[in-house]
Amino acid sequence: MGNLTFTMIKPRAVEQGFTGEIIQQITAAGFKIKAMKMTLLSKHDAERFYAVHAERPFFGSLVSFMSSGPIVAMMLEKDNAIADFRKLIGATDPSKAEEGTIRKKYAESVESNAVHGSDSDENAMIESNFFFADREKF
Ligand code: IDP
Ligand code: MG
Repeated sequence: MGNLTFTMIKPRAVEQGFTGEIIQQITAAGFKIKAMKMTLLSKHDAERFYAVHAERPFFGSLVSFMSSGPIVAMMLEKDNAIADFRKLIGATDPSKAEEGTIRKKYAESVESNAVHGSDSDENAMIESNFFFADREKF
């Protein structure tokens, strides 16, 4: 397993002022921030980022939501980063997320679920490269 993952703090969590607390939990869990920026996705950007979900019924709503306000993107480093980060954030549906997980604490719904986490080493690289130039990765 690789030691890099990619996350976004999603628009509602940023809007609600949870950015600082979420970053604090991520670093307290042993993740090192390799790259970070606050930015706004266009609809086209969100469609590209979530292209694997294009056929899912929630795709249009997800794209609208993800482009509705600024997000905070981060590239993170830790041993076993993909699996450990997905454990830290909890299940996609916050009603099924374990106590203490980031989604349990900060998500509003299955769509507005506070944070993204990469699902594979390959996607972590694709997603990091979507947001960050080499000179923005440390
Ligand atoms: P993940 O973020 O836990 O990897 P995915 O299945 O990859 O979950 O879905 C990507 C994103 O699409 C989710 O984080 C969530 O924002 C949204 N999503 C997933 N399933 C649903 C759904 O059933 N309704 C609405 N939005 C959904
Ligand atoms: Mg996913």
